Amino acid sequence: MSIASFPEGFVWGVSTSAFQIEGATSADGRGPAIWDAFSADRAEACDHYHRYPEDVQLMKDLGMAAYRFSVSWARVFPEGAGKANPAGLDFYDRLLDELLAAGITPYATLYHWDLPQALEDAGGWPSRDTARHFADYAAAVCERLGDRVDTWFTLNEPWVAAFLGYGSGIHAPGRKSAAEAFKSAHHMLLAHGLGAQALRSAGAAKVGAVLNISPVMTPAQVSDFGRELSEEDAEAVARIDALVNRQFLDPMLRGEYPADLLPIIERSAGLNHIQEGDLETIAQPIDLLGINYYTPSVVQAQPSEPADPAFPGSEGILFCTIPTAVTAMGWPIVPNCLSLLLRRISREYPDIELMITENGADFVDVVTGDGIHDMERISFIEEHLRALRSAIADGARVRGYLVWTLLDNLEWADGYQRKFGLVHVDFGTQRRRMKDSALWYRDVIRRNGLVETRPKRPTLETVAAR
Ligand code: GBH
Repeated sequence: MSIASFPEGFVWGVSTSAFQIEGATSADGRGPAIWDAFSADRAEACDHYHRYPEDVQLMKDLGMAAYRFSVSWARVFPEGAGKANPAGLDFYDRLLDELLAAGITPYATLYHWDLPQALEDAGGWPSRDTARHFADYAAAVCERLGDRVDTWFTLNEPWVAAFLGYGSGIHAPGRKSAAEAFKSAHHMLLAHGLGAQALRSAGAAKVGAVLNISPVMTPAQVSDFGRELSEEDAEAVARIDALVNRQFLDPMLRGEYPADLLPIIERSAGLNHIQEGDLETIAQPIDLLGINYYTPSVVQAQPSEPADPAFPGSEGILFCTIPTAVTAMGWPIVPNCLSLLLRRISREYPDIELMITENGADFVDVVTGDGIHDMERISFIEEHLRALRSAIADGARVRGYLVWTLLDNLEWADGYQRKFGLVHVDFGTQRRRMKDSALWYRDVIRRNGLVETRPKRPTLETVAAR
């Protein structure tokens, strides 16, 4: 059997987030968070808060080397700031001990969208104070847990938190204002910078951030990326790329906002919220950039199109559907875009080490008495791993790959209907059952690679040896 292997020491694992799995939203002094009330479904989720030993055992059985989880800010600071709640930190203390005993390396994310309600009531992310409170929170967590966590990610996908939370309002806290979305994005960037400084002072070994990077292209480029674009389409692609990708990459990694984005920010929000010195703070050197990749953004110029509220400044741009296979969410499956984006990041931001911190898909799984059959998820992950491998072969510095996600969970605005897990969860009984994809992924990890499907064409030597 021939194996398409990954580099030695390549890190395999899974990612989760606190609000989506923990439940226990009022246990041990946790304060309310913006998603508690916003989520229509009950927030018991996977009751991971009580069942973490079983979940760690599952990961151990699957051979995971790494586990990325997020810390719930409202467990640590029930009021968002002020007095810490030691009982909240105790949970992560127990979780880390369990992980280390199982030989699994923890990667901690400090903010995966669950802002303490008290901070939202005080102004939320449009308020600059939230960034300062984040730094205090980061320091408190690292002081307590830093002896067992090596790699700290400040924020997960600030684009989603800012533009779906404060722009389109489909995420908590559900505000709908372009100005607030841009201000939130800037304050999240500032929180990242201040948080990175606080983590360093508290002794963090490695610091990073996680961005959702989406390659932007026209429908015709999906099958032929090299294709020439009209001036109008090229401008449409660049504008969406500035909003989704470069708005975060450039401040963090180059200490500047993209020149083509500043006028867009200014029109919606003015520029007063961007203060002297902010960009130096935001551009703290970091050790690792986490990339979450799901699907490309496919757009074209269309003069009559109004702006999409999640993309303020996108007037004249149409978001297109394309005739590819899609996940149950309707997201186009385009594995090549993963290599494309990794080549691009490696070219344009050559100094940073990368990790795929999320990649995965929701499908309608076939649940039977003898197992949970999810061929489509296996194909999805396998194709993306092939794309990843080819980018690594071309020199992309990708250190690891984490599947989104371990468990079927609370998928934000979509509730419990969306299934992204390698492990099926029965939300009536909380019973966990491994899907076929979990067992398949275990074998990938064991082999540190994929089984070559295409038989190798015989070479002169092998023909002569017959
Ligand atoms: C991640 O977000 C989250 O980090 C994770 O918590 C979540 O459970 C997981 O993905 C699955 O959703 O919205 O139709 O325009 C990913 C968010 C997904 C936002 C793709 C942009 C583009 C398609 N991104 N989405 S669409």
